[in-house]
Amino acid sequence: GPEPRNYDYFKYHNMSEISGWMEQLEKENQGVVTIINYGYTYEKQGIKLLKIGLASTEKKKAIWMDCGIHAREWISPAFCQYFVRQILDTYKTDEKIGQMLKNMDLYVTPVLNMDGYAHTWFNQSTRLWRKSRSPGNCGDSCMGTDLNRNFDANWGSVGISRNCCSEVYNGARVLSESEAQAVTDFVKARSSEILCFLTIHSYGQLILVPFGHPNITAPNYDELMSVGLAAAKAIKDVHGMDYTVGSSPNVLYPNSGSSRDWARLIGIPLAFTFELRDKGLHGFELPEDQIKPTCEEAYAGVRSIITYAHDK
Ligand code: ING
Ligand code: ZN
Repeated sequence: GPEPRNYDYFKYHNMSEISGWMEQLEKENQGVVTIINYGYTYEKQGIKLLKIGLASTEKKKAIWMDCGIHAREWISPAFCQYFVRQILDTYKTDEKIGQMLKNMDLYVTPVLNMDGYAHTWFNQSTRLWRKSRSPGNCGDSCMGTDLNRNFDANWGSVGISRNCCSEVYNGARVLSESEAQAVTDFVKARSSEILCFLTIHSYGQLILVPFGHPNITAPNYDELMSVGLAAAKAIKDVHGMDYTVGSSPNVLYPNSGSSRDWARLIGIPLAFTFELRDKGLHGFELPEDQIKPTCEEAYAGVRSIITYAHDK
């Protein structure tokens, strides 16, 4: 098959296993999968994405998807891996996926917050780490910035903390984190090609639309809502799970500095945050026996959105 043999997509994998999986995937899918190193983490790890697409003489459009911006949300990297496998397993038989790979490149980052993710694998006491691993501005007492509060989107205005010990510390300054800077540089350089920006989190079973900031409304809010609701329906059709669609202020609470808001602000028309299973029973520690159903339903949701972006 196109994917590494014996790789278990229904277990959680540590950073080195995921890196090895990416390399093998590239080797076994030459001409379709390319690894791009687009920046470095605080701990000097290369931040890598998989570019997936078929050669074309036309100028291609693109889809962005990142997983693992928050370290403890392990189902998110598991989903990015499953998504890539599904695409590679089906593009020759699923005509729509084949057509999409001819017209669009998929840029998939399986783990954006690599330092944080590695830290959650260190031991039980660090399993629930969320932020990056850089020192904030208060010395060694508290480490890390919330990468999803560090982007250039009404930075520092709402739903953040200036206390570097907080889980939602927004950083010493806008884009203080090299991981947020890397996404910014890569996406900005391709902003006219990128039709859709997807960022995958857990938990809560939500599809969030721009904006997290309560005082601004996306010019295409109605479109974002209808595309989100169609994705929620596609999700429900798989295992009957309910996903709520809305903006963060409407669904939960406002925030600022998120990558999704930033993507919509720079002109990417479709931008969504997925919050995968569950609704809090297991929370960030979603049991491995839920990886498969969670990925199956989320795949249906993402497929619905990228199909809309492609066909539009
Ligand atoms: N949730 C996201 C966060 O950055 C979010 C997105 C923002 C949800 C505001 C609701 C309200 O906090 C998680 N789980 O990280
Ligand atoms: Zn998150």
